[in-house]
Amino acid sequence: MNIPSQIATLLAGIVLTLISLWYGQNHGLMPVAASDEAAQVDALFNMMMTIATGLFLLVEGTLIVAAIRYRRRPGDNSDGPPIHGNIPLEIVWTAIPAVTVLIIAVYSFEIYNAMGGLDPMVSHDHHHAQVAHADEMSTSSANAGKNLIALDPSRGSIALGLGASPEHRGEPVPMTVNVMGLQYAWLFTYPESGVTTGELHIPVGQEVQLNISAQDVLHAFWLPEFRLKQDAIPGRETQLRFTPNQVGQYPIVCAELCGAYHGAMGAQLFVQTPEEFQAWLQEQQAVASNETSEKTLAAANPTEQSSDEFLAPYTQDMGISSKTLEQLHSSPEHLAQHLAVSNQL
Ligand SMILES: [Cu+2]
Repeated sequence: MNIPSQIATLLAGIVLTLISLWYGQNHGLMPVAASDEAAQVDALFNMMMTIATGLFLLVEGTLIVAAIRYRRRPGDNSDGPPIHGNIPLEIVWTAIPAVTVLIIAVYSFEIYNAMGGLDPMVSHDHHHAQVAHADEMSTSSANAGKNLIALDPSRGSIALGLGASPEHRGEPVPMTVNVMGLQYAWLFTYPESGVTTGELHIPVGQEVQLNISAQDVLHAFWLPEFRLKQDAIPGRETQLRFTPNQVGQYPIVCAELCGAYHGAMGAQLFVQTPEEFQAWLQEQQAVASNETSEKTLAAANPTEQSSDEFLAPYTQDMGISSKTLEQLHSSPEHLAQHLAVSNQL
């Protein structure tokens, strides 16, 4: 059978396109999508996966076909033809990636905007107490906080992260949870009820806003199932506003190398029905009024070591003095009260 080469190329192109389109939707690389925002991120990822698959098959397929078809035959010791270039071909293979990158750039910016990335958010007042506190610390990253204070001594600064999506813009700020990253735990404070915990609980189907900060060094608050990740920066508040849409338990991961115990810095996110969430919150309030420390300490301390055993290697290496821990103790967030570390050092 002898198929003309144009038709063979056309057929190969159709097959390649179909495989790319199928694989772009069926790669199975993503975990469960548990937020309204996740579908948008996945749509972008799937599109890039489709393009990448097509390019991979095109380039590798051409390479294999050429290697087989134009291989040296036995007894053929002649030179190949002297080809110096092909201007039209070079224009085509420059233009295709340029257009592709441009399309991805416009599309990803569109999704960033739809997720609330362009909402100008002003960070809240409670943040300045933390800035002042970070300023007193002797780590080098806290010095970055010092510079920010110099730039913006009294007014609220624009918070980084994801704010209201265009359709939610102008609506009141939804339920807020303050998230604090510190070596090596996440702490969650519910400002309305005064509850501080080591697990994040939020009600399903309701928009939530996280105000994220860092006690000591850079951390990154990552929710893989929600397709959200945001830096936690000492002295600078960041935000994430999103809507969970599936009840369940999800991992919270620190995605910024933050020290020796970075790999163990995680927490759990529980998305609950509104009734379950309210019951949990009331339970926490009751617990907080009885015993203050044990529960959060256990959540913040992933090994079963005592606090001073756990902290000893870091307090020296990281240049954290016992004076710093005293300051933690007196912070407005009552953090150390929950961690109960400074008493033992
Ligand atoms: Cu971290």
